[in-house]
Amino acid sequence: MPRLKFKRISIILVTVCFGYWIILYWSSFGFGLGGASKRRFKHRSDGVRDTLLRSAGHGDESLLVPGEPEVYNTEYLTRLNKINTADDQRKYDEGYHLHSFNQYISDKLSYVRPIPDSRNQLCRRKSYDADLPTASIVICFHNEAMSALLRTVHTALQRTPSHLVQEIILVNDASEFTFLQRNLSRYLEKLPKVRLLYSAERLGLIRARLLGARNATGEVLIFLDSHCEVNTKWIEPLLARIKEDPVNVAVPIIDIVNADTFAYESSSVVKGGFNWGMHFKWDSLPKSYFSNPEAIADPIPSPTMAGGLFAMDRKYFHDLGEYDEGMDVWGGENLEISFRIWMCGGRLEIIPCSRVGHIFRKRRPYGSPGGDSFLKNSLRVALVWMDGYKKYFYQTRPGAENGDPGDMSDRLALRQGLKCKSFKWYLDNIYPEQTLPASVDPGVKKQLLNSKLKENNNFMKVETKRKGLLKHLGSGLCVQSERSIYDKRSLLTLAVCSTGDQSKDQVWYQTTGGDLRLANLLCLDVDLTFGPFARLMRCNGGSTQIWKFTTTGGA
Ligand code: LR7
Ligand code: MN
Repeated sequence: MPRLKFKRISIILVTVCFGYWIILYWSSFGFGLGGASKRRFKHRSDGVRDTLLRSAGHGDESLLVPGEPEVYNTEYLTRLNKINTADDQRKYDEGYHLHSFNQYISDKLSYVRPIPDSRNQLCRRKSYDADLPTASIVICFHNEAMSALLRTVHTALQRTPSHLVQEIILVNDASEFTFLQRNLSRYLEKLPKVRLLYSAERLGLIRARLLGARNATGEVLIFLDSHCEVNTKWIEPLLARIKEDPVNVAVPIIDIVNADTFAYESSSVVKGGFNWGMHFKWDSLPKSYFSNPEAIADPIPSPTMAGGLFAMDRKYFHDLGEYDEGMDVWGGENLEISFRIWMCGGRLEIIPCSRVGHIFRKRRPYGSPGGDSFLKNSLRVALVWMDGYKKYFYQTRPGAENGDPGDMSDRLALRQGLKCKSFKWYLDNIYPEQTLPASVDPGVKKQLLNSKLKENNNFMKVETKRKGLLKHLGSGLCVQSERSIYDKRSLLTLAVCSTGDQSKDQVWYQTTGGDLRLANLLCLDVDLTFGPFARLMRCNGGSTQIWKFTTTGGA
């Protein structure tokens, strides 16, 4: 079989936190702050040693044109992102490799940069009690970029009335970067109210949060990821809602800090849901919500939360069973606590007047010792909380029930002790829009999909010019789908080349239309909105799917 040899195929290998961005649509934000900020914010040349809380002195003067309004508009960010030297390029590549976001630009931006106030106008007119409960802000991190971590800390210190901050607790979850160990504690000494806890053993984010929470002394716990940027008056609406009733668990709207450009983008108002693969997803609100302008600043009950950013009365967090300590590294805890809050007498709400930015990245840059923690954690959620509905999870993730969930007796006892309602009650009352998956045999589903795709491809009337493997010259590995060959939006990965005709999973068909089809089904497509990265998509003949075969260098 002839092999297609492509001179350069750059494919960014990413695993996508799927639910996050496909359903989340957002509007791009104009960055004009008008005359709001007269203060001179300067960028730093080094994210580690320097802080932008000072008002003068910065690295590269050329980045600030005299007289330019000092806001971080797109143009400014583009200029900051410029790569001038080989050393810049090295830093840029290394940053992406370590963090899956643009650390290069993060290191150059101030910790407290002017960002647009993304709240609805109605929120700006609201006033809050001066006498609100105090908060312990808990931020766990594993191998975080120091500039992103410090941006989280500094914005929280700067944009929160100090009488409301009991402390900021950082939990270093066995980070491997020596510069983090060396520089961080020294840097933090000069910041008020910041405590640093360290675990030499990798706890995973769930047990790391437990460590933070158990050391906290404030009335309310607020969890943040280690790459956030809190916005104007973010804390008051959260604390006010908890003051009204301590069983209210309050979640801000999570704005988007673009992982590539670092533009701060306002998120639409949506609520949390989940699918039967136990992935969190965003659900749109009914039209009626938007038709009542007065209600736009009101709390929105949400069936689930994304997990990283929320406020909860500390005693209530404890009484409700904290987190499931049997859960490893990442995943599942957000649905677990969401189900538990609703089923055991609490309330989970999105608070539209509180906005916090979060860097959304396309893959997690760290490993998970001990295997697929998401699957194991989800299995624990299903077994403890989902009663008979767990069969839909097993149906969606075949084989999940055969995994070892570990000991769950404590969590089952907790559910009994708290006299929690059934999962059916939760679905009927809190998430009535949830649908059950059609029970289609997976084999039949594949066949159906296959014939539908073939139909679409025939409709486009292109012929195969040749077929073969896409082999990367350097590694000798072949390009295949990260998930299945039927999976739209699946990213590509490299794997050992299959020999002969034994696997169609690596066979690409080059057509007269200029596209490349894996197993003659889905097309190799470039996503420019979130990428650029390569993925599978339904063939559409568009420019994002046209590939050039070349054997000459530099073409
Ligand atoms: O072993 C680890 N130890 C840690 O301390 C792994 C991670 N962490 C830290 C990490 O440094 C970060 O601060 O835990 C935090 C969350 O990890 P991320 O940023 O890799 O997670 P995420 O943003 O991809 O994932 C979302 O879902 C997770 C499920 O376990 C957590 O609940 C995250 O907090 C959550 N993030 C958000 O909700 C932000 C909004 C994303 C959306 C939608
Ligand atoms: Mn995160």
